[in-house]
Amino acid sequence: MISEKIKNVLNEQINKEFYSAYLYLSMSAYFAQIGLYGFSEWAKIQSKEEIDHGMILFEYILNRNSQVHLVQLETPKFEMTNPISVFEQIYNHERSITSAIDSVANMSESDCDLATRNFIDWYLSEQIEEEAMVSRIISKLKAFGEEKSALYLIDRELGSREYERPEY
Ligand code: OFO
Repeated sequence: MISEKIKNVLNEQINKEFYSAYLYLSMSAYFAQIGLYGFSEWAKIQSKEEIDHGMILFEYILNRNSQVHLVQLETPKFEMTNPISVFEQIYNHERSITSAIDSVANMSESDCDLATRNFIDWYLSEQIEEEAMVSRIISKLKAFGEEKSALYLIDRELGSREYERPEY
Protein backbone atom coordinates (compact mmCIF):
# COMPACT_ATOMS: atom_id res chain seq x y z
CA MET A 1 0.00 0.00 0.00
CA ILE A 2 1.22 3.51 -0.76
CA SER A 3 0.69 6.57 1.43
CA GLU A 4 -2.07 9.10 0.73
CA LYS A 5 0.56 11.65 -0.29
CA ILE A 6 2.17 9.31 -2.83
CA LYS A 7 -1.21 8.17 -4.14
CA ASN A 8 -2.17 11.80 -4.77
CA VAL A 9 1.04 12.76 -6.53
CA LEU A 10 0.88 9.65 -8.75
CA ASN A 11 -2.72 10.47 -9.67
CA GLU A 12 -1.67 14.04 -10.48
CA GLN A 13 1.06 12.60 -12.69
CA ILE A 14 -1.52 10.49 -14.59
CA ASN A 15 -3.38 13.71 -15.31
CA LYS A 16 -0.16 15.39 -16.53
CA GLU A 17 0.59 12.47 -18.86
CA PHE A 18 -2.92 12.46 -20.31
CA TYR A 19 -2.76 16.25 -20.65
CA SER A 20 0.51 15.76 -22.57
CA ALA A 21 -1.28 13.30 -24.87
CA TYR A 22 -4.01 15.86 -25.46
CA LEU A 23 -1.46 18.62 -26.09
CA TYR A 24 0.48 16.55 -28.65
CA LEU A 25 -2.76 15.54 -30.35
CA SER A 26 -3.80 19.14 -30.77
CA MET A 27 -0.31 19.99 -32.07
CA SER A 28 -0.72 17.11 -34.52
CA ALA A 29 -3.91 18.73 -35.82
CA TYR A 30 -2.14 22.11 -36.13
CA PHE A 31 0.73 20.60 -38.15
CA ALA A 32 -1.70 18.79 -40.47
CA GLN A 33 -3.59 22.06 -41.01
CA ILE A 34 -0.42 23.78 -42.24
CA GLY A 35 0.54 20.86 -44.51
CA LEU A 36 3.32 19.39 -42.34
CA TYR A 37 1.99 15.84 -42.34
CA GLY A 38 5.24 14.29 -41.11
CA PHE A 39 5.31 16.63 -38.11
CA SER A 40 1.67 15.77 -37.55
CA GLU A 41 2.42 12.04 -37.54
CA TRP A 42 5.35 12.55 -35.16
CA ALA A 43 3.11 14.43 -32.69
CA LYS A 44 0.35 11.82 -33.01
CA ILE A 45 2.80 9.06 -32.10
CA GLN A 46 4.06 11.12 -29.17
CA SER A 47 0.47 11.48 -28.03
CA LYS A 48 0.09 7.68 -27.99
CA GLU A 49 3.27 7.32 -25.96
CA GLU A 50 1.98 9.81 -23.40
CA ILE A 51 -1.16 7.71 -22.98
CA ASP A 52 1.14 4.73 -22.35
CA HIS A 53 3.00 6.76 -19.71
CA GLY A 54 -0.30 7.52 -17.99
CA MET A 55 -1.40 3.87 -18.17
CA ILE A 56 1.85 2.61 -16.60
CA LEU A 57 1.11 4.85 -13.60
CA PHE A 58 -2.51 3.68 -13.61
CA GLU A 59 -1.44 0.01 -13.39
CA TYR A 60 1.16 0.78 -10.75
CA ILE A 61 -1.37 2.45 -8.44
CA LEU A 62 -3.72 -0.53 -8.79
CA ASN A 63 -0.87 -2.99 -8.25
CA ARG A 64 -0.10 -1.22 -4.98
CA ASN A 65 -3.68 -1.80 -3.92
CA SER A 66 -4.47 1.90 -4.01
CA GLN A 67 -7.04 4.07 -5.80
CA VAL A 68 -6.93 5.69 -9.23
CA HIS A 69 -8.72 9.06 -9.41
CA LEU A 70 -9.20 10.40 -12.90
CA VAL A 71 -10.04 14.09 -13.00
CA GLN A 72 -10.87 16.60 -15.69
CA LEU A 73 -8.23 17.42 -18.30
CA GLU A 74 -7.40 21.03 -19.11
CA THR A 75 -7.82 22.34 -22.64
CA PRO A 76 -4.43 22.04 -24.35
CA LYS A 77 -2.75 25.44 -24.67
CA PHE A 78 -0.02 26.41 -27.13
CA GLU A 79 0.70 29.26 -29.52
CA MET A 80 0.20 28.23 -33.15
CA THR A 81 3.00 30.38 -34.47
CA ASN A 82 5.51 28.34 -36.47
CA PRO A 83 7.18 24.88 -36.19
CA ILE A 84 10.26 26.15 -34.30
CA SER A 85 8.19 27.96 -31.73
CA VAL A 86 5.85 24.98 -31.31
CA PHE A 87 8.85 22.71 -30.70
CA GLU A 88 10.25 25.22 -28.20
CA GLN A 89 6.91 25.08 -26.40
CA ILE A 90 7.12 21.26 -26.46
CA TYR A 91 10.60 21.47 -24.94
CA ASN A 92 9.39 23.73 -22.14
CA HIS A 93 6.45 21.46 -21.52
CA GLU A 94 8.72 18.41 -21.26
CA ARG A 95 10.99 20.28 -18.84
CA SER A 96 7.98 20.94 -16.62
CA ILE A 97 7.15 17.21 -16.76
CA THR A 98 10.74 16.41 -15.79
CA SER A 99 10.45 18.60 -12.71
CA ALA A 100 7.12 16.96 -11.80
CA ILE A 101 8.81 13.53 -12.05
CA ASP A 102 11.72 14.84 -9.94
CA SER A 103 9.18 15.80 -7.26
CA VAL A 104 7.67 12.30 -7.29
CA ALA A 105 11.18 10.85 -6.88
CA ASN A 106 12.01 13.20 -4.01
CA MET A 107 8.67 12.65 -2.30
CA SER A 108 8.89 8.85 -2.49
CA GLU A 109 12.41 9.02 -1.10
CA SER A 110 11.40 11.19 1.84
CA ASP A 111 8.38 8.92 2.41
CA CYS A 112 10.75 5.88 2.48
CA ASP A 113 8.65 4.36 -0.31
CA LEU A 114 11.48 2.58 -2.09
CA ALA A 115 9.19 0.69 -4.48
CA THR A 116 7.80 3.96 -5.86
CA ARG A 117 11.27 5.48 -5.88
CA ASN A 118 12.44 2.52 -7.96
CA PHE A 119 9.33 2.63 -10.19
CA ILE A 120 9.82 6.29 -11.05
CA ASP A 121 13.39 5.76 -12.28
CA TRP A 122 12.05 4.65 -15.65
CA TYR A 123 10.33 8.05 -16.05
CA LEU A 124 13.52 9.90 -15.13
CA SER A 125 15.39 8.13 -17.97
CA GLU A 126 12.46 8.60 -20.35
CA GLN A 127 12.54 12.37 -19.71
CA ILE A 128 16.24 12.55 -20.58
CA GLU A 129 15.44 10.88 -23.92
CA GLU A 130 12.42 13.05 -24.64
CA GLU A 131 14.17 16.32 -23.87
CA ALA A 132 17.14 15.26 -26.04
CA MET A 133 14.89 14.18 -28.93
CA VAL A 134 12.99 17.49 -28.92
CA SER A 135 16.10 19.58 -28.51
CA ARG A 136 17.70 17.86 -31.55
CA ILE A 137 14.62 18.69 -33.64
CA ILE A 138 14.82 22.34 -32.52
CA SER A 139 18.51 22.51 -33.48
CA LYS A 140 17.73 21.07 -36.91
CA LEU A 141 14.86 23.49 -37.44
CA LYS A 142 17.04 26.42 -36.39
CA ALA A 143 19.84 25.32 -38.72
CA PHE A 144 17.77 24.53 -41.82
CA GLY A 145 14.08 25.16 -41.19
CA GLU A 146 13.94 28.56 -42.90
CA GLU A 147 14.37 26.89 -46.28
CA LYS A 148 11.25 25.24 -47.66
CA SER A 149 13.12 22.31 -49.24
CA ALA A 150 14.90 21.59 -45.95
CA LEU A 151 11.63 21.83 -44.04
CA TYR A 152 10.17 19.31 -46.48
CA LEU A 153 13.02 16.88 -45.74
CA ILE A 154 12.66 17.34 -41.97
CA ASP A 155 8.93 16.72 -42.37
CA ARG A 156 9.67 13.46 -44.22
CA GLU A 157 12.13 12.40 -41.55
CA LEU A 158 9.70 13.08 -38.69
CA GLY A 159 6.96 11.28 -40.61
CA SER A 160 9.02 8.08 -40.62
CA ARG A 161 8.77 7.77 -36.84
CA GLU A 162 7.14 4.53 -35.78
CA TYR A 163 5.11 3.97 -32.67
CA GLU A 164 6.81 1.75 -30.13
CA ARG A 165 5.00 0.70 -27.01
CA PRO A 166 7.28 1.85 -24.16
CA GLU A 167 9.19 -1.07 -22.67
CA TYR A 168 8.63 -0.84 -19.01
FE1 OFO B 1 6.53 13.48 -22.61
O1 OFO B 1 6.75 12.46 -21.13
FE2 OFO B 1 5.50 11.45 -20.45
O2 OFO B 1 6.42 11.14 -18.87
